[in-house]
Amino acid sequence: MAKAKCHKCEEKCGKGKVHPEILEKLEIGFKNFYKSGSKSLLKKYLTREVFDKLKTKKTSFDSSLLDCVQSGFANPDSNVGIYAADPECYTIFADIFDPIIQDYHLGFKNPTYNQLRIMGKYYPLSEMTPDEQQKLVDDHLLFKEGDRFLQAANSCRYWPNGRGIFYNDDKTFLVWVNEEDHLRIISLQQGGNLGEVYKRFVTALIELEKKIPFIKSERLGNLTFCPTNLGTAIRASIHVRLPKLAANMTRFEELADKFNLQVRGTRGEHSEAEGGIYDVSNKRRLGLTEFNAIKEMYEGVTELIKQERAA
Ligand code: DAR
Repeated sequence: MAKAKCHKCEEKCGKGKVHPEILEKLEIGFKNFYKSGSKSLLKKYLTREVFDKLKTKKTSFDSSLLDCVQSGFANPDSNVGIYAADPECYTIFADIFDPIIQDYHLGFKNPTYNQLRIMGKYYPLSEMTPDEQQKLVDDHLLFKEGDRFLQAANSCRYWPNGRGIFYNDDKTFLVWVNEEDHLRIISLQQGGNLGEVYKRFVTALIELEKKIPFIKSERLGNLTFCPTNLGTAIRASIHVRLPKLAANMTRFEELADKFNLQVRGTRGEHSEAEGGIYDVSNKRRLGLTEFNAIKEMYEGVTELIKQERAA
């Protein structure tokens, strides 16, 4: 979780208080944001009342409301527009996070969540040549430096220090280190054997969790930088060619919404489809089990393929 620690707060305004400069930035940012045509969930739920209630709060990690909303203020075209600069943000700033969480995860309210061995090597980005990095990115294995949304959320500071990728010999299991989250654990392979992919994923998670405690909350499950990944934090995605459906994107998106699916370009978020290939995944991560999240993706994609064949 990245945040812009304001060292001045300790000197000028005492522990727990928001520095006047941050308050000023928040006010200016809020006024400009309020006039923007943003359609983000942040714009939908950050009313003046909520803003005034939260702007003077800080977490024990010294994160302010500004640390969470600065990306959404700087990028009015955000879909969500907010990140949790540290785990406490979900509690201290619950008045803005909760309605966004319930909206994105389609009505999640209940404090329930269900949670759930591999030879490889870790490759720090700082020790990779640009060509080595590009080859891994081209092979859909490695992340690129954060997009403008993550940049504006201070998520890419000191890049590439502390960033890297672990992958096993046959590149079917990856762990991204300090991309958007501290860890992004990925199981992948060619073909449609979801069971094999999921078994590898769970086997590795069990081993990882013996050594690394994952930060969780009773209400929100696994805590992540972006509220769209909370809960199971699981995104089951499949690359599928759907040129006929893509000929009518409005209808394509309507179908995706109907089955709680997220449709992205070939290279994931904010990318275009290449050769009619889309990355289709479950939209909901919170308020349902890992099994149901994957089932929701599987059933939705099955329906999309049926519609593509019938088109
Ligand atoms: N682009 C930001 C975040 C959306 C969710 N994607 C993440 N977390 N990678 C937005 O608010 O649109």
